[in-house]
Amino acid sequence: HFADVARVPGDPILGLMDAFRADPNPARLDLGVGVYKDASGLTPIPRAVKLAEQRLIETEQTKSYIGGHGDPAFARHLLELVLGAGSALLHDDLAGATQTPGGTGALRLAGDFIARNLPGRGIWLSDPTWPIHETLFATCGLKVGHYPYVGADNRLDVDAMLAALEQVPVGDAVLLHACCHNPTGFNLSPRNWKRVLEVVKARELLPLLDFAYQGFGDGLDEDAWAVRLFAAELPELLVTSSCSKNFGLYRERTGALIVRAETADKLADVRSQLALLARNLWSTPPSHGAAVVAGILGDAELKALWADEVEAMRQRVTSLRSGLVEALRPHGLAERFAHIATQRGMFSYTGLNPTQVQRLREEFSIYMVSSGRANVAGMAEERLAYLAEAIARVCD
Ligand code: PLP
Ligand code: TYF
Repeated sequence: HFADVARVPGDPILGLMDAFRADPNPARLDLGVGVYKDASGLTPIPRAVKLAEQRLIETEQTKSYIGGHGDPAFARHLLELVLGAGSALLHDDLAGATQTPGGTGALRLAGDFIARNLPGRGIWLSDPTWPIHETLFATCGLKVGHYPYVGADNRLDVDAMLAALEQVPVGDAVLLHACCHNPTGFNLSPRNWKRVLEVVKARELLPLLDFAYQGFGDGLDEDAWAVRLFAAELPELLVTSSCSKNFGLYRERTGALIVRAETADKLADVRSQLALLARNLWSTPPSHGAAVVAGILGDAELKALWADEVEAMRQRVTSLRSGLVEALRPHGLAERFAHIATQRGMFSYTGLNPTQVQRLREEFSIYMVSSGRANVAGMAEERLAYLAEAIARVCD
């Protein structure tokens, strides 16, 4: 009976959105949920998206179902965006994309695939990671383990990470953030990616690269560096790609699970299983967002406009990072928070503790995740002094 159903708490990150909206303080600042915001605090629809949508309204002929793998044009263009236009894998039919409802749908499909088709394999997540990773893979029935990523001193600890991966059972899956690690903003250097790759090869691990922020770190191609390295060097790989952030399509639920297999024939086998799993999850994927992405990436002018818009978002976040460190300098805190300028993507693990985060919220109406994660895109140039002052006060 429903009488036996207990109530569980909502998502703490999304809950911050409601708490912020309900805060009457005009000085309030939302550094919580990971959506990009412009200088006026709005999450804009990119102009390239608007133009592609207008074209779509004019030209779309039917709303009948699309296939289980989604729109083939979307898949083709997204594969080129992720793996590189000249990728030999595409030429040789060694990689394919299955359209999913957002990056989360891709993660769920990947988790179900591992649970169903690679029985006995656990999955290893960074500590910390995006909280949904924890619950999602457990829901798939996978055994979830953790490898260290950030030490108690709020520094990336690659040695500890590698030492842990060397202990992972042979053949297990390991989730790696392809760029712009959520929640920390700490990225692996190319040298350290190669060290991880060596362990992955030695223990025959199956990497699942979560690629939710392409374009927000160092650039669209630069951010794909690790994905392309792993895809070139390994016979088997899973990549979950999200169009939520870089196309601003959040609510349109647009993404894909990309599979790299050793032969074209094996790829077809795997894709048949993915279609079966997807059928039992969402049947066929939603069309609109993927059609917009295909319309943009398939048109040289729209693609150039979009790439400029992504670059503008990336540069805004990057300049807010160094701006905040400069704003902290008069408080004598520039060295202590120097990592904010070198982290990448939307998020920064500031190093602030839960008590300090709570004080920021109660005394200054500044909202961030209790782990000390701040969404840098939620800052604004003219608010950096206020934010720096508040941080200085709670660090006293
Ligand atoms: N993976 C990470 C690390 C994320 O931060 C997000 C963000 O929302 C996602 C996956 C999934 O994105 P979405 O399902 O909104 O495309
Ligand atoms: O980490 C974030 O803030 C983003 C957005 O249930 C998000 O990834 C957060 C929680 C959630 C869905 C998306």
